[in-house]
Amino acid sequence: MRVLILGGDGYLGWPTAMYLSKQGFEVAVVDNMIKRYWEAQVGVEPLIPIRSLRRRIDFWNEITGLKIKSFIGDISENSRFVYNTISNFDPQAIIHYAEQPSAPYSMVTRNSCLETQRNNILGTLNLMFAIQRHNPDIHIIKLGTMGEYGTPNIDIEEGWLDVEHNGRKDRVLYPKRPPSFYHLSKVHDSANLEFACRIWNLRVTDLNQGIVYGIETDETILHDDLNTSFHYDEYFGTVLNRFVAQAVLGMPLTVYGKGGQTRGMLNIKDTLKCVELAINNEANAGEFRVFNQFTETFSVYQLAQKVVEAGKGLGLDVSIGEYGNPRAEAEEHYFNARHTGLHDLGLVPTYLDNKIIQRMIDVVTKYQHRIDRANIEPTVKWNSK
Ligand code: USQ
Repeated sequence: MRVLILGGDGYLGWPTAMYLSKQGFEVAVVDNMIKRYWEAQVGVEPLIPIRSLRRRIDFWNEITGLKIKSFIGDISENSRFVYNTISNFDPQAIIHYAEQPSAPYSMVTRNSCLETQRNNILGTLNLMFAIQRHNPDIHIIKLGTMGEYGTPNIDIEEGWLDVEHNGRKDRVLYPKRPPSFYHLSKVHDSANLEFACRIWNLRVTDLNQGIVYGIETDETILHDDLNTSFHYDEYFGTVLNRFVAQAVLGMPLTVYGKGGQTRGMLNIKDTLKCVELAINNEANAGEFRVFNQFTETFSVYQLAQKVVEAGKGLGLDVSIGEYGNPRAEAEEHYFNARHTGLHDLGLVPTYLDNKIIQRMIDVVTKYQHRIDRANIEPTVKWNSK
């Protein structure tokens, strides 16, 4: 089966490309390297050096004898490029990761908000139109986010909610109350995609993914030239990845506010498995299918405690800091999100344990000379004028 991966240079896109290629899929990736530009703009870089996309692909093809193809271009600006790429590669499934992924980046200025929503929403729209024209049967697997839901005081369902109102019943998209302009861009994407399913009979799986952690996959560890982009900075570093880097530096962990913010989490290796399950079990024509893609829930404080514990096992004296919360979010709240869809398809989760955190600490220790302390403490505030 031919699978096109949009955002193939990214933290998740590159490992997905290698993984699916190894599973026997015919893989092509698309990217315009804009994430590398955003990183330069805010002055951060991945902890572990990563090669150019071209170099990584050539190296992978060389050592495996497999063949990942690449198409370089901007899906948000260049609709012709999207049409041509899809008609040239003729994929059966498209995995869409090609989005600005950082909530803090989207909250820096009006421009960074516009850039996030422009890139994300227009890229998805161009994709929808290209698929409608070329072949509406192509399965779109779109990376959404658990943050689309926010933290409602009721159970979170998988994308849809059955409601009864004034004696009548209907099934509606689950109400969304996201916590940043980034998360909002994903809400807008979901609404656009669901509409496309209704009017054009497209088949879409929206993967509302939780917070991903991890540095390595079975493929990245084959060689340093296959590494993926691991961030610890306030913009692109997710919470556990950041805590691990802080533990290595001996800095108090940057728990924002009370740390009672509870989130769904998953290991980077499980992201690859989930995407594969979605490809192999496609949505029906006209179906907007939503999976909540996470395996466990933790509060931020619990994550910090896990890092303290794992650090202790390695002789590190890790402490938990007290930071004012730069974000506008509930620090203590109800959180009960259904996530049975992917498990029903056969997902076997990788659960977070001491060993996993200690392995992350070991890898980060190897590169600790590259950590820029200036990029760790939060500077972006949600309510700044
Ligand atoms: N947090 C801290 N200290 C830190 C960093 C974060 O306490 O040093 C807290 C935040 O306030 C928040 C939680 O940890 O309550 C998660 O923050 P995060 O930066 O790890 O995650 P988030 O901004 O939600 O975004 C990340 C990815 C995004 C993905 C999302 C999944 O950057 O691409 O969509 O996780 S989810 O959170 O489920 O929406």
